[in-house]
Amino acid sequence: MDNRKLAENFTLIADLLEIKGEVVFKTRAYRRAAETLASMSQQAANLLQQGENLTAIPGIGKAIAEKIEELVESGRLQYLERLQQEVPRSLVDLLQVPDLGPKKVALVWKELGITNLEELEAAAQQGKLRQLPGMGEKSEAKVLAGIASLKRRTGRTPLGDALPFADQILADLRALPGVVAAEPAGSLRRRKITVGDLDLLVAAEDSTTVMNYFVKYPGVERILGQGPTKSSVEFSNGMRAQLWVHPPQRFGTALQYATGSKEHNVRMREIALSKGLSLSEHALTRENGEEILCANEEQVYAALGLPWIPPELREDRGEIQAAQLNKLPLRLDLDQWVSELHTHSTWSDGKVPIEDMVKAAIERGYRVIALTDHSHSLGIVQGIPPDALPRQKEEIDRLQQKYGSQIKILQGIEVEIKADGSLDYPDEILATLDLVIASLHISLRQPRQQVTQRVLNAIHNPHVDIIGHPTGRLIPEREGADLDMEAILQAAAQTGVALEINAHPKRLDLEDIYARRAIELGIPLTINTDAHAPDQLDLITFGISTARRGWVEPQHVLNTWEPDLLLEWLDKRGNSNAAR
Ligand code: DGT
Ligand code: CA
Ligand code: ZN
Repeated sequence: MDNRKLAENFTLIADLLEIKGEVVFKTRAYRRAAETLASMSQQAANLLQQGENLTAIPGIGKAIAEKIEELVESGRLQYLERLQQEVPRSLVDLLQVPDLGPKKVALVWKELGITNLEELEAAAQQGKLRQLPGMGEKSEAKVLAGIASLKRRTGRTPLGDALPFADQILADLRALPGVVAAEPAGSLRRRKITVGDLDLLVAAEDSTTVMNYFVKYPGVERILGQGPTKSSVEFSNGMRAQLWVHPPQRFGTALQYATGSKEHNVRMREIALSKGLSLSEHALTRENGEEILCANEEQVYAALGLPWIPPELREDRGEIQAAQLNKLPLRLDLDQWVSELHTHSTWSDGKVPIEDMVKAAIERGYRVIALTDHSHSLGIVQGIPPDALPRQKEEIDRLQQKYGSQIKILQGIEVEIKADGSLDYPDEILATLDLVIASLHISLRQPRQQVTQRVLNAIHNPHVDIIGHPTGRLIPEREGADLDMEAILQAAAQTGVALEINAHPKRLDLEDIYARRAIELGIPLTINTDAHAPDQLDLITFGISTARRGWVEPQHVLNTWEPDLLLEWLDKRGNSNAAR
């Protein structure tokens, strides 16, 4: 059992004792033990194994040491089990409701027999709480509001919301005196599509200023914990964040640990052990106890004989083995970007005319942009009717003359894959366009076989160059279609159609695991923002990080190809005017 699990047990004991009404000094000892365990550089279990006496550790007395031993040896704790027979464990959940402390939890439990959140909510709705001593209509309403906010926050936060939020906090932390570095960690740094909580890391000699600033940061609703190395807060939008402060000379070790994933870290510790080293939350140490200070992550990996592994790969999906063989994927990066192939203008539901999109692409150094407005039938937006395409073509030709030396402008279409599996435009029309993206937006809830067949039809249409955002999901509100992804990937491999990783943070579709499968099968990928306004072109970085998570390399991605190569590829797909 690791320190974190041990600490959880002691926190649970403290919570249960408080609800039971136990004297304060007793609960305090358990909380102190939990904090000590959580911030120890060595595993208590290892210390025990080495025959160390845990009571030598400040914050761990005899009674606690015995309990740690019992937990490590048996995985159980009789004391806690007896306590849970007296005080139902589910009462601890009630402590999560803002403004509901242990005294009030004890009150609703003893007076009304409430043991969990559902019962509490029902009692509040029935007006039973207001009758209790010391409570009234107001506190009852507060409880209901608290439960509602709790429900909202149990969900994970989409990366697209979490990242800008965290970046602002980090920028403010960097501006504090004494702060040497401030970086994201956890799933945020690994760029998972949703994050549970924000993990932030600061390098500074003295943590006092930083912690005091953090817990009073605008929007903080509750302080969940404040200590010299770690503080946690909850924001009024329901997001939670924890901040670690470490001295600069250990920042690399701390950042590596806090970035995770847990599974990656387990592998790292195994390698450390095999080299006679021990790797913990704060420190990398030799057998003789001597510490190897790592100010940056490269040093941590180097100490284990590994090259630095990009955070997006740290999921224990073979990255450590690849690193050992020096076969990590080549890193995809924004500075390799040449083209944006999925954009909208006022010809459909975009916010600006084509020229503004073109200028925005030039500003970003792109040399190709494809305008891919929606086709006609898409009910929710005003698509381009086929008879308007020649007029759009005239406008593009005019702009091409104006900006010719700087960028190639492609006339594309995002053609709807209709519910019956046909494409919205006939082949003769698709053949006149430079680039065709086929996408699902409607009837996503069709049975697996039916909706898969629609995409397969599009893949087999020789005019289709790209399948846009394959599943059609929107994070968090809409689940994607129930596609037979392997069938789709096989068909794409066979026909050579490109699959899109849509970079919009609501989509990130294809997702990482399928992107990885796609490149295994030799399918070309394309990463596009689906921008409906100029500034949305900057969302491309979300697509890049998703692709990195899928082990995608630059040569797999159409957008990194030189314009000539891209135009040639489009031309070979049979329908392009682009090379002319
Ligand atoms: P999340 O917040 O659910 O999206 O996922 P993470 O990966 O951010 O995980 P979180 O917030 O529980 O912990 C942050 C980092 O701390 C995690 O990525 C690695 C490290 N960590 C947490 N728990 C453990 C653990 O039990 N063992 C090890 N080795 N590392 C851990
Ligand atoms: Ca986290
Ligand atoms: Zn689109």
